Amino acid sequence: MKLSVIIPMYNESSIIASSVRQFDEYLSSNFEDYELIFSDDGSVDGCGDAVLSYAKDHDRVKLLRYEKNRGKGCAVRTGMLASDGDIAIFTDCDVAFGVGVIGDAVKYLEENKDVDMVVGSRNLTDDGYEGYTALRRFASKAYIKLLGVLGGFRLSDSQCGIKGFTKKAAHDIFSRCETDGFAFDFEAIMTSSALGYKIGELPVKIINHRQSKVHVFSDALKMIRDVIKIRRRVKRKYKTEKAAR
Ligand SMILES: Nc1nc2c(ncn2[C@@H]2O[C@H](COP(=O)(O)OP(=O)(O)OP(=O)(O)O)[C@@H](O)[C@H]2O)c(=O)[nH]1
Ligand SMILES: [Mg+2]
Repeated sequence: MKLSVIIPMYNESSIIASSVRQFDEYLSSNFEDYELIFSDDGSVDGCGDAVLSYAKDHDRVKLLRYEKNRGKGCAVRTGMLASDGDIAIFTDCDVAFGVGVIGDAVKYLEENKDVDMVVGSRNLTDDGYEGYTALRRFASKAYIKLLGVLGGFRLSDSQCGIKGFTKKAAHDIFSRCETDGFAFDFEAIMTSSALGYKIGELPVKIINHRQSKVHVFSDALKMIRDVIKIRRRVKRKYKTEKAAR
């Protein structure tokens, strides 16, 4: 089994050296065959070069980069489509959920052969949101509820920053996705369900906290606009695909 781990990255120079080492050391001591792909979303602070310098003597570490900042969705999609692991997992550069969840997600997919996509959830245990400010916790939970209603799915946390896929699901789903911004999780879930893939949930907890770069109100509004567009597009696409089958 080969594992691909994809890390979307935007201006992370303050933490990148420690993040690369944490991910790579965890992967090399737990997996025989893996690739660790950093997908540089147009960073301008030199974090890509830090990855390259580590990759010089660690050949499982790779860097993908493009010039213009397009958003987390674009970075994840680019990494997923370039990956060739039997299982592909993306997670955040700040190691927010720790490194052990990578192994948990792999184990989940290996033990549940009917599941093709596993999503982390902060809503399956009481301490999933530990350390969040009241506003961020409320906004996150309200947004997740709203997305569930709009998307018609029953996941307890569609927005969590760790998700894993079998190879086929990763390529089937992300080759159909177009959303560059933070609403890409919603599009991946809608597309996965439309293609008939079963989605599993894995309890996760935020271990590393840092100052949020997300603007609760302006980003939420942008995401809702994206979500409505995605809903229309996925439904239309799926209908034509079904008709063509
Ligand atoms: N903010 C931001 N992050 C990006 C972008 N492109 C890729 N990323 C990466 O996406 C991951 C998540 O970013 P965060 O800023 O922590 O956003 P979040 O985890 O959704 O929200 P928080 O609750 O504030 O942590 C990190 O690995 C970022 O480096 C981008 O355009 N903006
Ligand atoms: Mg974060």
